[in-house]
Amino acid sequence: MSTARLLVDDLTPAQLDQLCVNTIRTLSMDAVQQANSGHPGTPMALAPLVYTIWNRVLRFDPQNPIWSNRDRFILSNGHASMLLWSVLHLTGTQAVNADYETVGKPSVSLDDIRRFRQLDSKAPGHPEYHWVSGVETTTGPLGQGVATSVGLAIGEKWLAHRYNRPGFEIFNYNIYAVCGDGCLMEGVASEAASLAGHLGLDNLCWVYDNNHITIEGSTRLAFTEDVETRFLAYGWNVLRVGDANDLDRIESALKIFHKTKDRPTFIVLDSHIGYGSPHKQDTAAAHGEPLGDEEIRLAKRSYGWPEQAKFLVPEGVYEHFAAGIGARGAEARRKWMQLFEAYRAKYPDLAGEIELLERRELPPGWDRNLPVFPADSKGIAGRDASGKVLNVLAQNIPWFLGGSADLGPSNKTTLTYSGAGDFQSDDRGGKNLHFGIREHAMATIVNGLALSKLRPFGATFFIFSDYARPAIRLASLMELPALFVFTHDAMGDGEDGPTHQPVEHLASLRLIPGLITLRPGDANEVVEAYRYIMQLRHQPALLALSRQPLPTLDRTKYASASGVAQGAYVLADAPDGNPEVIIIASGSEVSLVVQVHETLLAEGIRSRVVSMPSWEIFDRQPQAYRDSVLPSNVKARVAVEQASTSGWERYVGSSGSVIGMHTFGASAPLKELQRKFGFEPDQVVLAVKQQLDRK
Ligand SMILES: Cc1ncc(C[n+]2csc(CCOP(=O)(O)OP(=O)(O)O)c2C)c(N)n1
Ligand SMILES: [Mg+2]
Repeated sequence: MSTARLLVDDLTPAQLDQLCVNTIRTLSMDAVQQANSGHPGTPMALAPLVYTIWNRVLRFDPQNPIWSNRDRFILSNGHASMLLWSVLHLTGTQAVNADYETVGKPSVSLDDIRRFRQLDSKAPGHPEYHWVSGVETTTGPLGQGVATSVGLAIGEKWLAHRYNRPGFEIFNYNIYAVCGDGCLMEGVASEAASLAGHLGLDNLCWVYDNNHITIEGSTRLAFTEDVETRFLAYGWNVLRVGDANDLDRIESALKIFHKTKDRPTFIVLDSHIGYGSPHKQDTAAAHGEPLGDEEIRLAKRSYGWPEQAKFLVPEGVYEHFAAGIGARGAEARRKWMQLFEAYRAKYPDLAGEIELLERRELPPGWDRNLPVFPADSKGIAGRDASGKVLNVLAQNIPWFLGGSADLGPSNKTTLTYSGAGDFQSDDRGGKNLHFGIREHAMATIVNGLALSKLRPFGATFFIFSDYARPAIRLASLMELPALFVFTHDAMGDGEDGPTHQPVEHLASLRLIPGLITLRPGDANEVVEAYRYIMQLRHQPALLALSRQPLPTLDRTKYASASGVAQGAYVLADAPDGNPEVIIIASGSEVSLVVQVHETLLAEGIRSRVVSMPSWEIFDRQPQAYRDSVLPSNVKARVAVEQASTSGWERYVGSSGSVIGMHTFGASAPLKELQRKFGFEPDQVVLAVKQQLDRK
């Protein structure tokens, strides 16, 4: 059958379905061939799945891809991105701008697909949130998409619990994630699946492309476990569809998902990578390289497709999508808008909240009652100050929530005020999330919550940020306002020793573009750090907080902590504002250098102390401000930070000196570590004098 030559009116519904499926397949093959790069085999295999989900099931209005109650579709095997570009194109999904407005342009045009993987094309190599409308989360690093889907599912449950009212189901959307062998081999997916099972997230459905192929060949090489039994053990409902080309059976499985209560659904879909390619089907060769012109011709022949046609969208295909997802999505959104209008009339405050959070804005009074800490030489630990702030913010901002990877009592991140609650299967309104000891999944879930437009935080020891790093990087790439609260930020872990003492973490996290790192120097800086972070709408931030008490500086004597909003500020200055040496510090070293400053003043040395909690914030200040804090004529400079020294030369110059960590730490009481590693007043004074050549 040469379907493209048939008149649309002559096609049976099944033939029309097939025409659409084959359009996805051939667009994918042609795009990869044209780019001479990409992954054709999985789109060829999964076109029927993606077609069925999108055209028969998904509640998504292509006219408005950010409608808040839309179903979410995640392509966790992001290398198969042509699946997504094909359906976004064929459904006529509209582009949305940064102000959340549709702009009258398709999200992905046929021209974008022709320019797959080329600069500025809206069909890049992997799905990129923020770059292409209709992409719900960035995928490509295997495992991230499915793990993030758990955050989206938690987000939906939380939103539904808070905002739905009898007769007003404002939130009742589902989350579909498609993944392959790679995703399921990755630990993060297991962590997330375990938690999803525990939480009974019945709004979540993963479809596993069980094709037995990865890059190196058969999964027999490295992946022979019983995946189905594993998911049963996690508490998921496990279904199997034995033929990836059977649209009706796929649809039936999805219907079972809709009916399944109290547990997530896992559908094993047996498929053939490179389906239809006579020489490459079921081989790793179909995974990651163009099929070649001749093989494409043969595959097209097997689909009954015009062999020479390229980027062909036969007559009737756009219309069939318009009649399917287009009509269904538009109707669902229209009804929802009506419902929401009635809801707004009845529950104006709740409707107002939804509108605020959708725009990532904060409610009025979000920062009322933030603590102000009086001067205190004994002081308070960064983590304790943080705990107080978190408890205020969580009461002021209904949709601010989070938790720790089993370190709540140590991170001081537990929300303890009355009514805060624990998010569990029997309490969807709880604001304390218990991630268990799953740092990586925690960070992906935090991302998923931020994608749900909630304001989430996740916490652990700073050292274990390594376990979460891939997701932190994605938060930054996606421009999500996710917050990571890391405590035990330096040697303060003392006796726990080098396995628990971060050294290179600050430096390495500072390298992630767009990520804001903040290491506040005292309790009031902690408050100001939160004040800054909460106002971010499109950037993730992390806090590195001390375990041990830090003196609370006397802000009548020293500058206000509001300087945190500039990233670095002059905390204490030479009497005439004309310093001969500048000492820069962050976190626990700020009070140390303030002490040094007082000693130097008494000796007649004109020092300036700069507290620098955040390089990134400082770097974005106007040049004039930066020059006023670090005047270029003052070359004598010392930076003190209990972390790798890497990068500090940027602020101290090539002749400046940096007191930091050059080795791992050690297991000992903090005082001894401070002596051993040079974080004592005398050693800083010595460095200053060396800078001034006054030993
Ligand atoms: C974390 C991570 N590691 C490695 C890769 C490189 N990679 C891309 S696809 C792939 C194989 C994936 O196999 P599978 O998920 O079974 O996909 P299929 O070939 O069946 O589509 C690998 C190793 C990656 N994208 N992410
Ligand atoms: Mg595979």
